[in-house]
Amino acid sequence: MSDNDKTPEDTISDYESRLNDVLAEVEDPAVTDERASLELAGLEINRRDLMRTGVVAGAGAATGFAGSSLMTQSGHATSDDHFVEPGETDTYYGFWSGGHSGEVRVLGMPSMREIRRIPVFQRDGAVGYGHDEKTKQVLEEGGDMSSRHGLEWGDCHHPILSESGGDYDGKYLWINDKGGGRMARINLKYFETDAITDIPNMQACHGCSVQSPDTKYVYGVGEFREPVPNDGRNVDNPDKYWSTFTALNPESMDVEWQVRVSGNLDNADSGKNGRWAFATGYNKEAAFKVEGMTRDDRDYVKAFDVDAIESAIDSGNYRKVNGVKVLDGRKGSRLNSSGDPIVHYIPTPKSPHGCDVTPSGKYVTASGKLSPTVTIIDIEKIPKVDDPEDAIVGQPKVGQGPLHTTWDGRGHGYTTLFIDSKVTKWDIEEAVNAKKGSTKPVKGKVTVHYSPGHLQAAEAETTNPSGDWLVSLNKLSKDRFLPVGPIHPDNDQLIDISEDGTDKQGGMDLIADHPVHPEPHDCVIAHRDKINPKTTWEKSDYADEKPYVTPKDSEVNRTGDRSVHVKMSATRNQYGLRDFTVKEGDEVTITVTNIETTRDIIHGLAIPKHGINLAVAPQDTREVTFTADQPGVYWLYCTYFCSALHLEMRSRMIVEPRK
Ligand code: K7E
Ligand code: CUA
Repeated sequence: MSDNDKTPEDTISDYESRLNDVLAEVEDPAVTDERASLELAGLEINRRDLMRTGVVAGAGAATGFAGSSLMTQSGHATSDDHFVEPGETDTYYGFWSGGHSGEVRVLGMPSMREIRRIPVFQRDGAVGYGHDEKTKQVLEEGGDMSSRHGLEWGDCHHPILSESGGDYDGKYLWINDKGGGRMARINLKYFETDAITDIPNMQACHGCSVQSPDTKYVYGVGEFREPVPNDGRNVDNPDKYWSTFTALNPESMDVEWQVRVSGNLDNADSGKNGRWAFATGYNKEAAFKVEGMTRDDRDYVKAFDVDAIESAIDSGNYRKVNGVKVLDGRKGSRLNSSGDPIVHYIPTPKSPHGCDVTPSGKYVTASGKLSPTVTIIDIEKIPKVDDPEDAIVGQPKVGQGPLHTTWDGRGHGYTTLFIDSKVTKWDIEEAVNAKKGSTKPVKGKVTVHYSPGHLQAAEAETTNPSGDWLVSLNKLSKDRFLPVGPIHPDNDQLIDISEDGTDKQGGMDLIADHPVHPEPHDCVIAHRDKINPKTTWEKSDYADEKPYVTPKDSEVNRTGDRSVHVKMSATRNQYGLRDFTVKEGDEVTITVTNIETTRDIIHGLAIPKHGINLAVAPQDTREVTFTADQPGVYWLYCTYFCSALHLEMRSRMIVEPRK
């Protein structure tokens, strides 16, 4: 029975047993008596990989650069290639989603050094996010999970960069929250989250993309179907369950419109000319019980015709649901039965997952997940063909468990194989010309460790990918690192793709392992020239909202019977007020400005007994309001080690008993 003839159930049970095999191979990562040299340690792991894949052992040259990777499998590129000398900086910014940690991480590439973490959906004491009034408000307006559900987290999967002219413009980065059905924006001027939108009519905002080439919209797709209204009445009626495709305004972060679809939505990408957006999905059956979701042999890639959607909105063919204009884009709906359907449903095998448009904008691909193929759809054909399936122009067989695909700009796709634990490289045009199911377009495979989800190549979302570095984001690290208890890190592996070799790996070389805190899904990699953050704040950015407090302006103002405004500057190594007095029960607002002009001199302001922990960067002002409910003396102190007299940087708040 060929892979293509298997029922979804066969495919799943086959995959489960193969995954069990992979897991069963785990060796306890104990230190052996024979203390292997670095080179030998490299060889050992290398041999194990080769045995697993059934390749005759024959290791390449060992390199053994301490502190980075072990060695490469084919022996030409070395770990030195990603080593960035002390004092040097990286070529690329990598923005990593932090999964259910609710944050975004910034890495330098190719060194893979983590440079910053940007909290998004959760408070973070390190940078005072969610502690000052402004960032508290960002969390609250985004439907703060702590107030709604007693939870404080998000599930970040897909970081996407704003584009101008089809290229990253360094303005914003968006990140989804699969957990809460939200979309957040990070302002790349300051690398800080500045907006979160809680999207109506959606549970689990999963795939996202920006509308290329000029970021007219930011798209978020609803993965879990939910009854609308979700009031507990229609739990067994599949017609009441919705999944929506959402377009947000990139500046206001308001929802512009939604399209309701049949089945559900999974991952998303946009065409390159502004007309199309795409999403995969895995529940064409529209089942609301999990076991029904893989019954059918095919699902759909949904192609959203943005021009047709905008004219349907303009003609008023929408319904307002929970404040949002919603179009009915279900199969066979009125808007889909005209000459210009708003959504085209293109049948693809078995629960496709990754959805990726080629750099040229000619094709959109769906990675098969339960099918060993990648389906290639010719975008221009979509509105022209009578049978939607005729838009499918290629279906190379790439290996087991294809999840996501990325590009090198030289005409190759690279697809992760979750089950095979490999990255496979294939030729796009050869795949279009070959018979469906052909393995000929595959140029090589490299083993990764283990079970990769996404992969991303440098600049791969632009029309001109760099084609030098690729990262495979592997879900399991198993035995690759020192054991740290039962929760293992993920393993992001750096792969050199700059050469098109004719070896088994198609020229790909595994360069480095990089352990990561749970649990990134995807990343986006931009050249350093395109990201230009400020290294201090600009006063003009908050001139209308907050004061700028100098040492001279530092003072306490009583603003009401029960309210006080404390204004103070912060500079090495003192606050503008050494002490101040308020009354028991006062609502106290503290406004603090860091008047330093030098980069990297941050001051903190913590009042632990009042749950306060601000971080104020040079030229920035932050504000916090709290109630001084207990008489006493409370020390304010600086949390950033800012100077030789940092420890002395304190102020005393005296709360007098109210008589
Ligand atoms: Cu494949 Cu959420 Cu992009 Cu994870 S998704 S891997
Ligand atoms: Cu200011 Cu430490």
